[in-house]
Formats: sequence, structure tokens, C-alpha cells
Amino acid sequence: MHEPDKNGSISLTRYLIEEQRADRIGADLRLLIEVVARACKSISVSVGKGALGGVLGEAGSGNIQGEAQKKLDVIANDVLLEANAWGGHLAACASEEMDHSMPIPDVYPRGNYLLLFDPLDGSSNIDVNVSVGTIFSVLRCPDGVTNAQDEHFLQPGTAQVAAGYCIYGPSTMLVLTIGNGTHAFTLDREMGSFVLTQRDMRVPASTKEFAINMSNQRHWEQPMQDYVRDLLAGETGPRGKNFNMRWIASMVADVHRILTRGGIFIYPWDKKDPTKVGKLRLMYEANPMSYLIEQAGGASTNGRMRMLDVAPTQLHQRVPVFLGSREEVAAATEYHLKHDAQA
Ligand code: P6P
Repeated sequence: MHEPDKNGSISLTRYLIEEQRADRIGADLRLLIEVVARACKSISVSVGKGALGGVLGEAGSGNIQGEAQKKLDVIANDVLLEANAWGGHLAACASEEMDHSMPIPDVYPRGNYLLLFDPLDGSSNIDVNVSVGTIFSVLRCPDGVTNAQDEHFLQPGTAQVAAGYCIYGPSTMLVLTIGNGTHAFTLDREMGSFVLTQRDMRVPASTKEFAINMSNQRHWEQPMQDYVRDLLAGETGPRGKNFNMRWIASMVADVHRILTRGGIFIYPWDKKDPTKVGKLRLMYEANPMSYLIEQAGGASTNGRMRMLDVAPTQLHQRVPVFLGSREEVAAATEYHLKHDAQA
């Protein structure tokens, strides 16, 4: 049991050591999570400087997603790569900002884990001073693989051994699961350590709040149109209750709200670009967020099946995302399954 320090707080380090003592994680995974947390502290400092740090605006480069990179996208990516290169816990890294995965340089010892991350999700919000975040996912490197390549990362979300995000908002918070609940740690800037502030976060089973970018409505498939039509009909419609809407356009911020007070977050398939099966990426956005949500009692699907069961085929593949309060996710998914059954 995690007993507080004399000042009543439990640091991330102490939490992880006690999870190790309980045989829920090994020393290598504990140390890997500590390295990622330290990198997030460094990113938080850069994000926090804003215009004073000369880190805003475009980097003048693009990524494999076809997106213009912000300076902070590149800075955050470099911080995570540098912090993990010499740590000795990783076999390889994969990032939204890199075309392919990258083995740990030969000059350093390699570990048994694969780290995937979106170094700065929602970076389009930085220039307007809205919360952004780092999302990460940890997989085991397959036995016998000494030089991990992209295909070794293609494991379903159920294979994750840890997942989390760091949200750079009014406070910097690390939200983490190692498969034993979802817990939030707030950065104590004076001490420079993450302190446990929300143990065992729980997503309320039902909700009256949805997070969707409504401007895409005309591009959605029919079951999604029907589902949102019924949400908007409120208590006079088939759902029998009124809904509120929130859309921050920063997945980390929207998911953090849902982990804190419930809701449903949806980024569905749309026909704006039929070649893209949704906007969000499976391996380093949907899967880690789905693991956190499920560990907090919520649910996550791609509109038809459990997200964590989706079998990946490409490192940067996209997926429709329906996650949050489990009763609402079930309702939204049912619209899609019923539509398919009638097709
Ligand atoms: P839209 C940010 O660019 C992001 O990847 C997620 O963080 C966010 O939920 C989504 O895209 C916002 O997309 O189309 O509303 O700008």
C-alpha cells in the first residue's frame, strides 16, 4: 500500500518503487518511466517559456503525416530521443515526428522495451496558448530481436505494459497506467518532482457531455450522423437527456477532462480524405489513451470493436476513435453496429 511521506505526499519515484516491490513492474520499466517523466519536465519548461523562449511558430520542416512541424514538435522529439538513448532500458523508439522507428545507437546498452510517442500532441494550439501534451506507449521488444524495426512495433493495444500522457496546462500533470489503475501526478516545480494527486481516476459510466469537431458533420458516415442527430435532439429525442459540448482540439486536454469528469471523445472517419481511416493515430495516440481510459473504468472503440484489440498493420496508421464514459461509448458504437447489420 502506498503510504504518504511525512509531508503527506507520494512522489512518482516512490509510487513506482512500491509497484516494483509489489512485483507489478520490473526495475527496467520503472527506470524507463522515470526517464520519460524527466523528459516531460524538460518539455514543460520549454512549453512554459512561450514567446520568451523563442520556441513558438513553425520549424520550417514537415513530418510523415504531411503536417508542418512546430519548433516545439522538434524540440520535444529531440528531448525524448536524447533522454532515452543512453538510459539502457529501450531497444528502439518510434515517434509521430519520425518516418520510421529508430533503434537505440550501438554505443549505448539496449533494453527490452519499445517506446512510442507523440512528443507534442495538439501543437497547433501552442501559438494560441492552449494546453498541449506528450503521449507515450510502452511495448515489450519481441524475444530474440536485437535490432528492432517498424514491424516489431505492430502489436495490439492489449500488449502495452505502460501508457501515459503529460499535459502542459495551468499545471503540468503526468497521467500514467502500468496496468494497475490510472493515476495522476502533478509537477511540484519547487521540488522538481511529480507528486501523486489523483489515485485511481474513475470515468463516470454515463455522461451528458460530448467532444466532437462538428464542422466535419457533412463528411461523416450515416450512423455517425444519426448518433449526433439524436445527441442534439436532447431530452425531446430518443436519448431522453440534454447534452453539452466541449472541443479543445487538443486530444490530451479533451481526454484529461473526460478522465476527470466523464464524457465521450469522438474523432470519426470522414470522407474528406477517404484514404485516411480517421485523423488520429493508433499506435501512439489511440492505444495509450484507450489503455488509460479502460484502466479508469471507461471504454474505447473504433466505432465497431474494442480499440485495444485492433491489429495494427502500419506504424503510423490512423483509426476512428470513440472513447470515454463506457455507457456512452457503447451507445455510439451500437449505432454503427446496427447500421452494419442492416447493410
Ligand atoms: P481538428 C491535434 O492536431 C490532434 O491531433 C488532436 O490532439 C486533436 O484531438 C485533433 O487533432 C483536433 O483535430 O480537426 O479538430 O483540428
